Amino acid sequence: MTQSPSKTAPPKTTLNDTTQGHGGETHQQASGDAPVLTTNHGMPISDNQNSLKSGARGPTLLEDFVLREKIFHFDHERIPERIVHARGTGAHGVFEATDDISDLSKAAVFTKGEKTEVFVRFSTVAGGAGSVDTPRDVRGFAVKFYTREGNWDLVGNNIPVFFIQDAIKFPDLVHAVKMEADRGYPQAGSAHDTFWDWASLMPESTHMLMWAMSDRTLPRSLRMIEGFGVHTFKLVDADGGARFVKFHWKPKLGLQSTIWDEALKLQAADNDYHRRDLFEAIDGGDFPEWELGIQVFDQEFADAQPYDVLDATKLIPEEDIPVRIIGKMTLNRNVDNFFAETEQVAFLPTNIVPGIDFSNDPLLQGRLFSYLDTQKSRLGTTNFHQIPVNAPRCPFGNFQRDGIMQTMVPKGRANYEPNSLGEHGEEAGPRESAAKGFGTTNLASGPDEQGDKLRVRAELFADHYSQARLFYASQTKNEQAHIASSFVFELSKVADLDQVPTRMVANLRNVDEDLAKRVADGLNIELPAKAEAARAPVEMKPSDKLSIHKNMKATLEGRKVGVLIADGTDAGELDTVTKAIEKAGATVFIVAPKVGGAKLSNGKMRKADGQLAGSPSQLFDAVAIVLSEDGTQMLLKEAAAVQFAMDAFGHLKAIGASKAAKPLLDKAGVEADAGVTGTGDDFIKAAATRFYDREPGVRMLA
Ligand code: HDE
Repeated sequence: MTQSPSKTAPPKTTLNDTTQGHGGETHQQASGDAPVLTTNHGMPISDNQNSLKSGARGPTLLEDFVLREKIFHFDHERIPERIVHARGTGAHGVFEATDDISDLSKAAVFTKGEKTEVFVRFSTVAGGAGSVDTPRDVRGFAVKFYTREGNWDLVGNNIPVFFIQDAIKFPDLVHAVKMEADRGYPQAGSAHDTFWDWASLMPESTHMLMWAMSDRTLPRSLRMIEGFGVHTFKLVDADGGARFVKFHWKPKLGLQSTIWDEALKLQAADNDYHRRDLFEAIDGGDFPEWELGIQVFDQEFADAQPYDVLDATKLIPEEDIPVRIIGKMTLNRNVDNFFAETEQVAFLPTNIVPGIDFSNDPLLQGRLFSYLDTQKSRLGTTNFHQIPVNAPRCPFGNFQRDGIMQTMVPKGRANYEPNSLGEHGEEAGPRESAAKGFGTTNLASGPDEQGDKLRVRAELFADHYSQARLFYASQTKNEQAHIASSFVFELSKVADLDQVPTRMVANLRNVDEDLAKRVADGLNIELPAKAEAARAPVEMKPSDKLSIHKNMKATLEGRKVGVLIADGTDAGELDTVTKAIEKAGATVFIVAPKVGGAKLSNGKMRKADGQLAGSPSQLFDAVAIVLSEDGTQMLLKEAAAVQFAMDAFGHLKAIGASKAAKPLLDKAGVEADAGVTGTGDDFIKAAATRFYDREPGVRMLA
């Protein structure tokens, strides 16, 4: 059937003509109930489904500017992805200053009671934009505060230290960790030759490696990670007085990580596990929250430490400088459009406001020019600040003019300063505000702050192991076992077994002899001689705050419980357990062999949220298995059901099961322990935690 005007008898086409040639397709038309589509220049389109052809079966005509505009735009829809942190997810929110720190900083964003809109983007680092959410990787935690004095971007990570001390090493780090140059894999992880080759030759990365090999890089949810500004910054008061500061974000839901096997299986179960989790939480009104904390210290404190506060491979233990909470951030609105907002958001560590200043940290200093530069190649124009997600919410203006994609229309004759035409730049604030503008502060950051031009690092930067030791010593036994096992796993992926693991283990002997032995054992290599330390490590007191396990909250809030049902499930038991889960603050997710649901004992159908085959237990924080005897018998023949219980047990989760489900648990190898309960109150209590003590019985760790 002819679907467009025929060549022989072209019908007269008008915008109101809905009758011709659509052949029953659900066409977008330029009339009727559906809104009219137009070209990018506003011309109404009569047919968005058929290109203009020379005859029904003839070639497409060059004249079809509607088609050409549509395909032209499509061809250019992608922009270069970020060289690092390509995969991310973002949300809008608000920051409220909750404490008066006007004695420390004059920044408006910190005025007690002040509310400032924010945009946050979380990211993985190594993978491309289309990779997965749960590789072992650092998470970016970038916050743009739209303050009334301009945008402040706190572009941090979920780990308080970094791999390198000097920006000049960054391209090497990134080349080494991203997919290998010749083969284009692996896509999103550090478990490969080039990364460990580089890392084993870079002792200053040891502290960060301890964090990277810990469960910090396997977050359960972006809502359950800490954030850190990493570098030392400065706070500046109204008199120009400055103090050093480190920024911390503390999640309301506490810290929670998955374990490695679970993270691996999550990659198969749901590539988008973290972004879905964040989106759904916000969509459901369960707004994620973090407190903003600061560690403030002066030069005297800095001088007294065995590390250099300008060295981004070092942290300041919270026991030495407690974190003072000064505000709260709530993410309360999902983006309307992923590309326009999350992809186009451009963070700049140089977006700073009066009252905050940089330190001389050589890693931070390098970042100060890198980000501005990268946005030009990513977004294609120096006018990227005009994109809505990047534009300040306060008036802004100057005499910078023109450029690709200038969307503002500056008025006036003077586009230079000084001028005597009385023109001060469009929209700029009143002139007297200049005195309140950003001013660079001078605060000695140690001896040798300024002097001859030298390619060196300050003396204390040479201590590469003290804080790696501090980190390892601060972990629980289970966490230490996870770290040792991660090193074994990652190094097991290295083909050059002669050199690289040996070099790495030689470095680890400076951290902890037992750790080095466990890793060498796991790899079946001889314990190598200890690497020579550039500077002898010092003992530091362990810090509980560095452990995840010591900072988890026993809570079901913000968690998700999978409830497995089948035909015959007791309706009363199901009702009681699901109500109790919801009362405790978690979401219930019903899993059944068929997504249409299961027929309960009372004869009613209960719809499922997911089908068993596509809803494995790694998607949940805890599972309830509510089954009748018949239902159990049926599921004994379903590998996905057996796996559901087996993985929940192996991933150290609470399992609340009906008595009748016992044969399923037995088949799955689930053994009795404190985390294996009935479906009553004991399950609700158990579901709020994980059972790390179970682990030695289910997994051989290094
Ligand atoms: Fe970044 N980093 N970085 N970085 N970084 C980028 O900027 C860079 C560093 C961080 O969600 C890029 O817009 C250099 C430390 C986050 O959009 C790029 C150095 C920390 C994000 C860049 C560092 C970070 C980035 C890539 C060493 C933690 C994602 C795209 C001197 C404090 C922001 C872009 C977002 C992104 C450069 C080191 C955090 C290429 C040169 C340390 C969270 O400009």
